[in-house]
Order: sequence, then structure tokens, then C-alpha cells
Amino acid sequence: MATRSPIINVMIKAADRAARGLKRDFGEVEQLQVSPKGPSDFVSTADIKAERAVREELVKARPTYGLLMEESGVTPGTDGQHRWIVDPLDGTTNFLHGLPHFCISIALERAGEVVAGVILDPIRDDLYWAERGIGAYLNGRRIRVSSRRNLGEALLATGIPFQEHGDHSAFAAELSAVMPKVAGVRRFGAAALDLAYVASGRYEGFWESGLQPWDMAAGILLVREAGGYVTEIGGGENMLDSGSVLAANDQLHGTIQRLLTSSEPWKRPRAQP
Ligand code: 2AM
Ligand code: CA
Repeated sequence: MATRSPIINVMIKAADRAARGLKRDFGEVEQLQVSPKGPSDFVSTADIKAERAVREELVKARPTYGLLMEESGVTPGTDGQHRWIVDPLDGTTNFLHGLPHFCISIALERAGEVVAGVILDPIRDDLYWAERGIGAYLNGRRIRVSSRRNLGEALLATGIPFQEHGDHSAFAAELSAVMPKVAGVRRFGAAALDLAYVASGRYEGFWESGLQPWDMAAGILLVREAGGYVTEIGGGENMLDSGSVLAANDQLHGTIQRLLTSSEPWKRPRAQP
């Protein structure tokens, strides 16, 4: 069992409070699937309530820190050093459809660098946390990225652009390049959990474009502290700004990156998400 620092405990307490509400509301959503109006309004309210619960706990514990949250945006802090980056409900579309795959993601940035992350899956009761230089943990046990080196055995996850978001043809080309070479490609719909799954060795890699900082901040730290490698798909380091991410174990990261960027759309300017 790892000893948890006070800051990780603050983050877990906040995530736990949101999780209790989300779990209760998820039970309702399953009932609402059959109502003619559907559960959309109810889910928006659940999302906002979860964000309020996280915010209250974080502000109570560290009143001078700034916040970047999916629903309420930026709240500047007074200490100028620290910022929470929060997704109160990652996997909203899953939640809305009664699919039990969503999470709460909370990261802490210090002087522009993510130093702590918590991801909580309330349905499976899986609690992931990582602290810079200390390691990554799942339910109290140290986690490591997968050690598979062979691309043919690698299971990858991705995110598929939807509606008017992202560059659909570029994604199709990336998928075409990867599909014939790997054991399988999955799309689960909650990017923070995808990163947590790479960190815990469930799949060998994950890539997606068009993400927001709150989808990735905690998960990137988890993967790195679990011994994995994370860059933008093109190889740069500004994932939180560009929204592009490729996370994998050390052995496969370069190979997957070469495959993805070998596709034709990488040779022309890409559309913005
Ligand atoms: P969200 O649930 O917090 O909105 C995966 O592709 C990522 O994109 C998810 O982490 C999800 O975060 C976001 N996303 C937003 N709208 C989506 C949609 N309609 N389908 C899938 N993912 C969506
Ligand atoms: Ca999200």
C-alpha cells in the first residue's frame, strides 16, 4: 500500500463526493432511457452537480488555487502557481446512454506542470492516482504500463471524431494504417479512462486528437509515472494545448507514432478540432 500525500487525499475526497452523486444519477439515467424526452437535461444537471461537488471540496482545502473545469471554465487563483484541471464527468455520452464507462478526472498543475492526478471510475470502484516522482497506483497497488513489445500483440484504443468535431478523413487514414498491424483497436469514449488503462497495462497504447486539457491532464501523469511515454501524435510535447495525444509503453510508442504519421493526411496541414 502506498502512503498517500495530503494533496492526493484532498483530490480523492473531492472525486469521491462527485462519484456518490454520479452513481445515484446513473441509476436514474438507466430508467429514463425509455422516456420520450430522454435523459439529456437530467445528465446536464448531473454533470453540473458533480462539478460543483468537486469545486467545493477543492476550494475548501486549497482556497488560493486556480481552477480550469469543463463546465465552468477558468477561475484564476491568487497564488499564481497552482491550478486544478477538472473533468467532473468524462464519458458523458456513455453516461447518457446508460453505458457504465465514465469517470471523474482531477489534476493539479504547479508552475505549468502536472504534479498530481486522480481518476475515479465510480461504477467499478477503481481509484487511480499518481504523483510526480512517486509513481502511479490503482486501488493502492503500484501500476506499470504493459511490457508487450510486439505490435502484432498490441491492443490499442482511440477516439473517433464525431459530428462536426475533428478531421474525419485524417482519422480514417490513421485507423487504416494501424488496423492491419495490431491485435485490435477499441473505442470506449472516456479519454481519461483510456489513459488510466494504458497506465495499468490493459492496453498497449491510446491515441486521439481534439481533446481538452481536462480529458488528459491526470491521465498523462498516470501513464508517465507508470513508466510509459506520452507525446502528441506528431511527437511534440504540448498535448494540453494541441489536444493531440499518443500514450504507449516505451517499446511501442515510436512504432505506433511512425504508423500513424505515415498516413497521407499527415503530409498536409490538418484541420483544427
Ligand atoms: P466528455 O465526456 O467529458 O465530453 C473521447 O472521444 C472524449 O471526447 C471523451 O473523453 C469525451 O469527454 C469527449 N467527447 C465529447 N463529446 C463526445 C461524443 N459525442 N462522443 C464521444 N466523446 C465525446
Ligand atoms: Ca472529458
